[in-house]
Amino acid sequence: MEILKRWKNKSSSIHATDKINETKKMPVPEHIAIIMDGNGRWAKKRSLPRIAGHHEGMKVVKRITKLASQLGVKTLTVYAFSTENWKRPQTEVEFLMKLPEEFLGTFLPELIEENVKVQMMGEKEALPKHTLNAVEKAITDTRHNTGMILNFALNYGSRAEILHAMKKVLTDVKSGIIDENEVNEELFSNYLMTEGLPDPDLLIRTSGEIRLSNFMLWQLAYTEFWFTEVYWPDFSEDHLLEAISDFQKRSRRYGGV
Ligand code: V0D
Repeated sequence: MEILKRWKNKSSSIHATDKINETKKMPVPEHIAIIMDGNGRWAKKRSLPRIAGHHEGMKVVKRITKLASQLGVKTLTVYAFSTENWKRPQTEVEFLMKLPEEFLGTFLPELIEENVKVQMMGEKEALPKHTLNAVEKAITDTRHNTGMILNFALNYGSRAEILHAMKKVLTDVKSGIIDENEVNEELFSNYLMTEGLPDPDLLIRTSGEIRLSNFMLWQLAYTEFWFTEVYWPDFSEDHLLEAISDFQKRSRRYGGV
């Protein structure tokens, strides 16, 4: 029985490696962004509290991070908390704000082992101290890592990001740091929270919603979109491989022919 179980595990992991190698034969998106939607609905379907869905969703982030890193993805951006999410019940927000600590408590050593570099974009000021401390420790402990960038969008909203960038550009023009005539798309990009990162090649949104919900409005201008009805806690390694495989079949023209 034990032998059979071990053989089965081994064969399934060989199978997984085959799939990964198959995917790597064609260009893998350098930057994947994910809107991880449907955690509450996943829980409701099972008569569980919404927080159970968020907790399950957190485990999926770990699995998808590992696979993306193995595939050679250079940046993985995940939308963990929007500026609109503060409107949710206080107990739910409090639970959500504990997830980074739980995630990193168990997973930070693995991230370090995998050479993953943790980053965050969003308004840090409004986050509870305990949340910010955990995230900042992860950022510090992984700052010299050279592998995949795992970028958490946390208390992030794209219109606010763009307005903030615009105001910073105005300040720098007024103070003479830059000239008005230098302001172009490339320069403006470097005033956004994604400074230094390439634009996403692939956006994934789960749970059947077909909209951007104030996520990376500037950066997604030429991105390929991939939507699925699957709730985020049910999103598996196979779903990511399917999204990438579909991406590889599309031809991107960036507005040309
Ligand atoms: C809940 C589904 C990981 C979406 C995923 C604070 C909603 C699970 C983190 C996380 C959340 C964030 C920063 C970090 C390490 C981990 C996370 C939140 C929600 C909101 F440095 N999952 N996760 N953060 N969910």
